[in-house]
Amino acid sequence: MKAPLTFWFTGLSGAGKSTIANALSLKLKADGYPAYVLDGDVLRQGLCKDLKFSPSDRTENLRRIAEVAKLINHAGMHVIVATISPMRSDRAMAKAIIGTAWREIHIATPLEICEMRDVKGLYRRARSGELSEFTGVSAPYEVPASPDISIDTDKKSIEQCVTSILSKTIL
Ligand code: GGZ
Repeated sequence: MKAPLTFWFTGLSGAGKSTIANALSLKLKADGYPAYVLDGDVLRQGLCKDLKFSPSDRTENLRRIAEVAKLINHAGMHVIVATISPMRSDRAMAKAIIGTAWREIHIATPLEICEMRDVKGLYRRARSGELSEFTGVSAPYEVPASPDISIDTDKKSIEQCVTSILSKTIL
């Protein structure tokens, strides 16, 4: 395989980013390619603990994550970033940091489905006003204009999602 890549997943909360990111990581490892998942939800408990969900905090969150992804790529590993990264400008910033290793994967599960799943009850809390600036409810999500691949998780198994991503980005 060529130089290590950063697979930058973008999509709404509950779209399935973490699930597919972990499955992709396992597949890469099984094929003999080291990979590491940077999950927004996890990083917000440590590296990005000081940040909330204002536009400027999201920008700083994604800047830090992009810098870490770049370092891991330089160490020879693939990186899979799973963050909402809702704004085109922030994704462009991340792409500029990461360079040619960047691949953009839109996990395009529709809002209605994410909201129906509501695994963590966050949409319900956002609708009731308990959570502010919630992406898709009270904060914007800008659909990527030209991702390497856009995946609707509703129509594919996790395995099919992983195969599609690899076929559009590496093979
Ligand atoms: C969006 C929020 C919010 C608000 C808490 N808006 O699905 P989750 O729960 O487990 O993961 C989401 C995570 C989003 O962090 P990111 O670092 O990916 O966001 S961004 O790229 O926009 O910086 C969600 C939870 O945090 N969460 N409040 N208001 N998501």
